[in-house]
Amino acid sequence: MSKEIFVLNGPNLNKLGTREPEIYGSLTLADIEKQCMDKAASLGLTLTFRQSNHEGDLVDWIQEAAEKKAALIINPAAYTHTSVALQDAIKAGGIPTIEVHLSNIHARESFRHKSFVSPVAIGVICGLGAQGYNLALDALATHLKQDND
Ligand code: CA2
Repeated sequence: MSKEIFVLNGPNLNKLGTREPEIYGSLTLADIEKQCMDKAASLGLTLTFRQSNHEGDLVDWIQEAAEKKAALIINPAAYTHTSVALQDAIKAGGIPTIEVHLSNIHARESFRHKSFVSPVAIGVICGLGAQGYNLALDALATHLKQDND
């Protein structure tokens, strides 16, 4: 397994840091990208970090990650709760995937309790803010190492 990681972010996450800091924290997505880049470098991983408001872009990028045999960290944002397309793409890609949410989706509205991504993820991290991305990188580094042992 390659040591390349794709970190994909779904709709509206480009607005982080502008509203609802009590739910999503005060960091911008650019801050989180920098945090992930630093963490990946410390783990010897190569990172591609992207965001889109469009479901099809996320599907295309999951397919790209799969073609490159990269691993995946995804915060699908609202598509978490609606997207069969994302579940199908991750399942078809067959790549190790960790789902991340800034907020604790289980402590929020009931429509956020259902995730279409969780059944095809190796793990889910939610409610720990931007730290969740770093924890996901640590977990994938361990997972990829075990794969190579
Ligand atoms: O907690 C998360 O990371 C979420 O994936 C964020 C999504 C939400 O739909 C999921 O249920 C949980 C929403 C992202 C919207 O982020 C904004 C941040 C600031 C201003 C506007 C939107």
